[in-house]
Amino acid sequence: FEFSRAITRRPAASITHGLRAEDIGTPDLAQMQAAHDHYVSTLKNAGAEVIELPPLEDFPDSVFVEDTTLCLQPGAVMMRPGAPSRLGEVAQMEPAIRAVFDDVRQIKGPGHIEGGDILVTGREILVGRSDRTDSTGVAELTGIVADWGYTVREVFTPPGVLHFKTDCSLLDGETILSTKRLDASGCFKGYRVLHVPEGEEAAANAIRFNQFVVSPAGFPHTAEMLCQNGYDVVEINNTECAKLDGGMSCLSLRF
Ligand code: CIR
Repeated sequence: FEFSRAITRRPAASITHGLRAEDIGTPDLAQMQAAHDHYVSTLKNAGAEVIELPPLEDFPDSVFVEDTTLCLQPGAVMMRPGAPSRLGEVAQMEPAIRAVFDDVRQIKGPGHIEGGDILVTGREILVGRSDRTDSTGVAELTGIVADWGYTVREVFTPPGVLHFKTDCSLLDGETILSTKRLDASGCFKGYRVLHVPEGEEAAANAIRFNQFVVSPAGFPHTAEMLCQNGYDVVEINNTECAKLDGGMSCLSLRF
């Protein structure tokens, strides 16, 4: 959770066509941009250099950069999104990744895997199978990161939840913020787990970024619990990204 750099991409006007499980309204670009600016300035306040990429009109979901790449210390792995409309985002991200990583590997397929399903903890890499990530994709990632000394554990994402990390976040090397429904699967055995309070499940997607826990605004019980546990919480408006099932982790690559 200690990072010196991040990569973000500005939202495009085409964000109105972004993927969503359920239509709860069209995202407003100006509002999303304002929240995005706050997000980027927060990462900078945390001491990071933020590489800000330009909008990509051809890819409505391209603001959600996390799904394109897994950034680790020794190198980066380009993902293979399970959403067909998002496959092309990977090639658009690759030059920025090659500019900062010497060792860049690629999920070649036939499997699929998206960054939103990957949680890197202090001791292992957890990957949740989901509608976007399959066992073949997980197996290919396992082989790649084994070269770098990482172990991968395949777990599952609750039904109806987009990504594994929609329902959990890393708070520090061994503490996870999770919904009760995800923790009930037993995947966090051996970790310290804090549950998001009932009714605030959407607050489970946060990021620990250096001294801050960057959380979606509007979940007071979660914010209070995090503060009581000694975390320094920065709340960012997530109403527009939430219309597209996106949250705090999706908006950046961190390394
Ligand atoms: C999608 O359905 O792919 C986007 N609308 C949301 C992606 C959110 N990404 C993430 O949780 N890592």
